[in-house]
Amino acid sequence: MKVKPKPPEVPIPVLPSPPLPTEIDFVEASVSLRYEDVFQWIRPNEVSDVRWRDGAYEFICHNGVMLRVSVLAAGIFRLRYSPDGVFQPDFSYAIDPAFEPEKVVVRLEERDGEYLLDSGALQVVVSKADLKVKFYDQDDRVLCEDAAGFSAKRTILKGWCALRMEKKCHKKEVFFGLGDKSCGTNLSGKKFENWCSDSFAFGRETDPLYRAIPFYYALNQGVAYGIFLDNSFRTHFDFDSEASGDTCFYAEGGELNYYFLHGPGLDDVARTYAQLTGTHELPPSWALGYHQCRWSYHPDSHVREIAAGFRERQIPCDAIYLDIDYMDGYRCFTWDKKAFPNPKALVDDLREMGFQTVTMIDPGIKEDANYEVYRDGLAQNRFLYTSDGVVAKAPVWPGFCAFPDFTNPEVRQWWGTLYESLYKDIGIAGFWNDMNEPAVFHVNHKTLPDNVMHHHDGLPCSHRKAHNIYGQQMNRSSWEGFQTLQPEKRPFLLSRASFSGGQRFSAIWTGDNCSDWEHLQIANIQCQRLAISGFSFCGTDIGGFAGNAEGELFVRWLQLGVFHPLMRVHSIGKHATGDGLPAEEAELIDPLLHISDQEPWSFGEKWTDLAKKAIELRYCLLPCLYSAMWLHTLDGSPVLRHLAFADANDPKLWDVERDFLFGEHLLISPVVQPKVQRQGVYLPKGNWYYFWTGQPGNGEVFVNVMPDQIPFFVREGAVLPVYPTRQHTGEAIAELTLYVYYKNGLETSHLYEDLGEGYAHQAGMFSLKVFETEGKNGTFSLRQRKEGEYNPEYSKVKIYLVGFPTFVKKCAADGVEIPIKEIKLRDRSLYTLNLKPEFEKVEWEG
Ligand code: MIG
Repeated sequence: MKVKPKPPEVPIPVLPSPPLPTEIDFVEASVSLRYEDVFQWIRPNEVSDVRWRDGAYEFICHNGVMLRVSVLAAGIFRLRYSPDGVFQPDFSYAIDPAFEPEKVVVRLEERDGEYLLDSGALQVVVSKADLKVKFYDQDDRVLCEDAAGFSAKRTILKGWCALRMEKKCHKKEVFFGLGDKSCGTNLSGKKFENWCSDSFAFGRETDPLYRAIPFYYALNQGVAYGIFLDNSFRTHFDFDSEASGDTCFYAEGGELNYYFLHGPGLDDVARTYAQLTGTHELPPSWALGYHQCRWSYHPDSHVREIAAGFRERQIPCDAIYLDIDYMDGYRCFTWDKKAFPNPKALVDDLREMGFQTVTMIDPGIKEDANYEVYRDGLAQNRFLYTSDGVVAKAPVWPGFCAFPDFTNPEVRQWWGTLYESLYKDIGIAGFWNDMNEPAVFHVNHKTLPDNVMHHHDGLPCSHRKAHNIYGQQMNRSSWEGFQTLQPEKRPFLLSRASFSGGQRFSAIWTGDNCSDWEHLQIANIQCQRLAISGFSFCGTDIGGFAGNAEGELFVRWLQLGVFHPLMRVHSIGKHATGDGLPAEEAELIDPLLHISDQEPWSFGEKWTDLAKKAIELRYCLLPCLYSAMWLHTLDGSPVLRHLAFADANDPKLWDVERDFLFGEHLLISPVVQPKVQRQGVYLPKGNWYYFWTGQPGNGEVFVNVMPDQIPFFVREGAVLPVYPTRQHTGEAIAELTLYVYYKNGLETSHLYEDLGEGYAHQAGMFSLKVFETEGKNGTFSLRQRKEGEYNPEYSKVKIYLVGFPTFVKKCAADGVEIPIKEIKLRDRSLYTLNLKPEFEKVEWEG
C-alpha cells in the first residue's frame, strides 16, 4: 500500500496588531485536501475583548477572529467578520452612496456569557463563548440565530476562500428573493450560486444565471427579515437543502459582510433593502410603452417596414431596437454604412412616427488597430490587464476583444463620452448593454480568466472579485455618460448582467429564454423575484428568444408582459440557423430552429387582433404602472410582489408561483398554460373584484378565461386609473377614467403623473392625486386631493363605480346632485359620471 506523503506543516500566520491574538486555534486539525494546497479552517473561540471603534462594536476572539457590528438604522444591523482580525478598507459597489445611516442610540450590555446590543426595534446577542449571534425583535422573539455561525477556510493558492455563515432554520421558515433564479418561488430546500453567467436557453434547473443578487427574505410565523451578503465574489446560498435544519451562505473570498434587515413585514424588508442599495429612477414614459426587438432588424429598410407595420395596423409601440448587426463588424459605436447609410435620418423619421430607437452595445472592443475605440483605449490604458501585465483578450462576436475596466473611474468617464455621437448627434434614445457578465466564447470558461486584474476604484483585485460587478459597473459607466451628455433627459438603459445595487443604473431583461410554455412560467417567476430583489424595472423576451412561438403562447406572453415594467418582444431571428454563432451555441440552437417572425402580426389575423388588444391594455394601464414606478422610486416598494406580501400569515400563499401583486392594488393571475378556459385563483384576505366582470370575490374563486383577457383582480376600495389607448406615449391623453371599487371601509390609492421626460418633476412639476374612498351605511364616497404644480392635459374625467351593494339613488359631486347614469350588467349595475379633473368629492347613496 502506498503511503500518502505527509502534508507540510501549516505556517502559523503572523497577525498584525491590533488585536494581538493570544493563540492561534486550529479548531479543525489542519489537513490537506491536495498535497500542494494545504488548508486551514478557523472558527471563533472565546471573546476576549469588546470595544467601540470607528462606529462599530468590535468583538475580538482569543484566536484573532473579529466581528464588527454597526447599527445603521433601528432595523439595519451590519455584521463584518474577519478570520484574522484584519479588515480590508470598507468599500461597496452595491450600497447606494445616497444612503445615510440614521443616528440610533444603541446600548451595549454585558450579561452572563453574552453581550447585548439593543437598537429599540432589534436586539443582537453575541455569545462570549463562541461569537454566535442571535437576533431578537421587540417582543423578544428570536428572528434568526447562528447554528455553527461564522467559519473561514484558507488555502495557500487562494488565501481565505470560504467565508461562511451557518444559521438555524425554523421548521416552517420560507425564503424568497435572490434575484433571477428560475425555480419555484419559495427557495427553501434548495441551494444556489451567484456568478453572472451567459446562460443561453437556460431552464428551471439552471443556476447560476446572468445576475448576482445575494439578498434574500426569510419569513417565519408571519415575521420577515432580510439578509444581504455584500460580497461580489462567487457566493453560495443553501436554504436547508439537506434537511439538516440549517441555512448557510458563503463567499469564495473577500469579507463575510452581511446586513440584517428587520421586517416585520416583507414590504418593510423590501423597502429597507431599497434604502440601502437604491432604486431605479423614474423612467421616461416611452420606456414603459411597448417595445419591439429582434436579432436583428437590418438593414434600415427593414426597420422602416416594421415601424410602418405597427402604424398601419394601429398597434401601439414606442420603441424599436437595433441588435448587434447595425454595427460595422461588431465594433461598438460604429455603423454598418451599407445597411444604415444615414442613421440620423432613420432615427429622425422613426421619432416623427412616435418610435424611439434603442441600440445595443457590448463591452468587448474589437482588437483592430484601425478601430478608433480600440486604439484610444490602448493608448489611454482603458482595458483590463492580466496579472502578467498584458491587455487581457478574449473572443466574442467581433473576434478577439479587449475589455474596458469599468471599475476604474477614469475608464467610466471615458466610456461615457463614447456615446456622444449615438446619443446626442444621431438621437438614439436608449441603449442595451449585452454580454456584460462578461461573456466570452469559451466552451467551459464562459468569462474572463481569474488572473485578469481590475482597478476596483483604487483597491486592485482579480476577476474573482470583480466578475460579478463587471456588468453593473459597465451600466454605471453608460448611465453616468448619458447623464453628462444630456442631463435634461431621463436615460434608458437595458442590461443583461448586474449585481445588487445595479438597479440604480439600468433596467434588466432576463436573457436568452425559449419559446415554450415552460419559459412563460419561468418568465413570470423571474420577474416577480427580480422585482422583490431590488430590480423592479424588469422584463423578459416576450414570445421567447430561441425557438418558435405560436400564436397562443405569444398572446398569453404579451398579456403577462402588460404587467412587467419592461414590455419587450425579442427573438433570435435569422440567427437561429446557427450561422455565425460559436459552435457550442449553434449546437444548442439546432433543435430550437426558429422559422417564424415575432411581430404582433406574425401569427395570422386572429392572433394579431388578440396581440393588439393586449398591447392596447398596456397603454390603458400605463397610469397605474407609472404610479407604481413612482412609488417604487419614492420608498422602494417593488412594482411586482409575490403573493406572500399580501398576507404573510397565510401559508397557502407561500408556494404560489403563478399569481402576483402588481402596484398598489392589482392581483394578476396570468394564463401560463395552453388552452385554459377557466382558472382557479386563491385570493389573499379581503375582497377582490374580477376586472373583466366587476364581480367581487374572496378566498378561492374560479374565473372564465377569454382568449383576449388576462385574469386580474382589483382590491376593494381601490381607484384604478385608466387612459385611452394610444399609438405611442407621445400622443395626447384625451380623458382619464377612474374605476372605483366599492368597499365597506377605507382605502387609499395614488395616481402620479408628470411630463414623462426630464427632471422638472423634481422641482414640483408633477401631479399626485390621492384618492380616499370610504363606504359605510349604504353610502360611498371618493375624495381627491391633488399635490404638485403639474396639470395633466386631459380636461375630462370619467368615473365608473363598481360593486355598490344596492341601487344607487343619489349621486353628488362637490355637493351638487347629478343625474344617475346606470349601466345594467347581467347581475349588477355600474354607475358612471363625467367630471372635471379638479373635482374634490363624489358621494353615492343607496
Ligand atoms: O451571443 O446580440 O441575450 O438578446 O439578441 C448572443 C445578439 C448575443 C445575446 C442577447 C440577445 C441578443 C444576442 N446576444
